[in-house]
Amino acid sequence: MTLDPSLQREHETLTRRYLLQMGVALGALPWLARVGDGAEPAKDALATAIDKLEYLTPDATFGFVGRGDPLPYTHPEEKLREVGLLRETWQLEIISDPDSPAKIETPRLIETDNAVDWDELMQLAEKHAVKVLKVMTCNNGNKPLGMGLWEGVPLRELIWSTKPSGDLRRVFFYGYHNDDPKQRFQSSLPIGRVLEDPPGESPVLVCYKLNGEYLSGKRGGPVRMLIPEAYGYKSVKWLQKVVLTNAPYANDTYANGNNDVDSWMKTMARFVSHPDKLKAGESLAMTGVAQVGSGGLRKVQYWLHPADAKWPEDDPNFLKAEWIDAELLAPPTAWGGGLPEGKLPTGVTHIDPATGRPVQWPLRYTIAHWAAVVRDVKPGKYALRCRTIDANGVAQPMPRPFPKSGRCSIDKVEIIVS
Ligand SMILES: Nc1nc2c(c(=O)[nH]1)N[C@H]1C(S)=C(S)[C@@H](COP(=O)(O)O)O[C@H]1N2
Ligand SMILES: [Mo]
Repeated sequence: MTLDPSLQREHETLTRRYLLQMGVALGALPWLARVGDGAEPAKDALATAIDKLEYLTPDATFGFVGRGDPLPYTHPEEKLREVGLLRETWQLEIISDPDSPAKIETPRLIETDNAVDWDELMQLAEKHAVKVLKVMTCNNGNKPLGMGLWEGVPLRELIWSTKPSGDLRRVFFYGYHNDDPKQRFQSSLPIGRVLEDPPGESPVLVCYKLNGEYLSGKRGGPVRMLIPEAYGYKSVKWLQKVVLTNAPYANDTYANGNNDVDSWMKTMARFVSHPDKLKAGESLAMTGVAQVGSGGLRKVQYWLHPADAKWPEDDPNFLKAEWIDAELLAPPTAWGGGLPEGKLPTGVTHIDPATGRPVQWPLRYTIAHWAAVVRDVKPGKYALRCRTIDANGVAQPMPRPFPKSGRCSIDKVEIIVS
């Protein structure tokens, strides 16, 4: 698996430290070899690597998923201004659903000149801004798109401004899509999730910053939704309309693609780096990334076995295999992502204000890096797999194995030792 470039760089830095400690030959992985290439001794390489450590994905290298022809953020500036996709012209309408009305006293409408605008959002931000670490992953993608520090205002602050009094069961949100209904992208949540956060969960956000900078157009700016525990399709970009409804069902665009739109992020492991070929006697060094879903993460494991070995059909998830624990790597000390000096700002959720360190590790809805080394592998053709064990002790791909609720199959690669 190849990660987005900055995730890859950060991953290499973290894992290199572990592998150097383990005494793995610098040629064992291509990027280890890169570090050892020059006259640089391993120790200095380690120090350099730690200096370069980067956990967050810069906006420029984030993976993109979005529809639109043209893509909304590619409009010329004049058009962006006209359609409200610049901070100074952005407006958000909050209305009651005409088809299934919610009781609200004060709809927020452009027509009546009381839509939410940037200044109001920034005023709310002074009091209510929330900063949250969250990995963006497409429900249909095999690997994360990027790891972000997102900032926004809880959506409920804006909903309360309409003075709702009942018949309100769900919230629909819509992005700008060239005024073409066929291009529209929408998603939804139950009102309860928007109004209240289960302990340990972050609020549903109206988001305007990534990694300390205002959202770029590509990332959904000026304002997008950000649902911390959800796959990417809930986090509607180019947000312009919120509809409060008494309808009891999801109306998500992603439902049309046979996706399960009530599925929270899953825990899973992916390989990032491993050799395809090895000489007998060399160490097999592997690294990877784990996505920490709603079930948390206890550990990552790998399983190396002869490629042609038959496996009993009644054990499709390899529960009886000899899985071995990999090393889960420590949280970063420099966070990368373009943050000044790699430092997190104050007030990030789940970061201890006294130490600047995460209150626990790994954090749910983020990523963690892992690595492992196998010594002295005998010649042969091997299959190598990795999996997560979640905080409930459940092994990947369980407890929610179906692909349309988020990809989580067990990753597998092949390695030849000669
Ligand atoms: N308006 C709009 N928002 C959208 C989409 C879209 O097509 N249009 N795609 C969604 C999907 S499916 C994903 S996975 C995420 C990806 O976010 P990113 O491009 O910032 O990584 O955006 C979501 N928000
Ligand atoms: Mo997606």
